[in-house]
Amino acid sequence: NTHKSTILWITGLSASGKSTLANALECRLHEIGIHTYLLDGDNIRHGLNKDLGFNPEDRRENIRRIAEVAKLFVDAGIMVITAFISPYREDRQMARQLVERGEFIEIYAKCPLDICEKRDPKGLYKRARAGKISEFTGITAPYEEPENPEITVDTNKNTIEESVNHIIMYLLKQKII
Ligand code: GGZ
Repeated sequence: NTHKSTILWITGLSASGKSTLANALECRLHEIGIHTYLLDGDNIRHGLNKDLGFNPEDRRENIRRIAEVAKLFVDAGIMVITAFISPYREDRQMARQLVERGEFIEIYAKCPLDICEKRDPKGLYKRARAGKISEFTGITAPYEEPENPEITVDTNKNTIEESVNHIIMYLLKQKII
């Protein structure tokens, strides 16, 4: 299968479904023979970026390094999927500007804060409300919604399968896959 390697940059709140979406999308791309690599908290925040925390400067550096790594994969011809909150517009813009026009596809995993807070799979919102985690996105730190994302998926109203279909349709339409 031929494809143009790009960065599929998923942004959204904690518990918005970024990782689930990223994994399902990766599966679908593999099924059609596209080689991908997924960058997420598990392989980045615990390794390359384990020296970084969650203040605005560290988040910026987190995003910068992720974008630089993603660019290397794109150079190697691999489709990259990233799943990070990436709450600052300016930081996402910086990531976008590292690669060529059309090589950065911003996907907004949109889900209302109150729903994310109800889901709270790791109990982090609860801990943030109790003051046990500082600078928690959506509670004590900002999330700047994308203004012009290439794709928005509503993870509250749609199933994962529907969201993945939506992304695949976009990629086909743009002749990326
Ligand atoms: C936000 C935090 C924080 C704070 C720990 N704020 O839901 P999770 O647990 O599994 O995903 C969140 C992850 C966010 O890391 P990112 O690298 O995606 O963030 S950013 O792009 O803003 O740099 C959450 C956990 O780390 N976590 N403390 N204070 N999320």
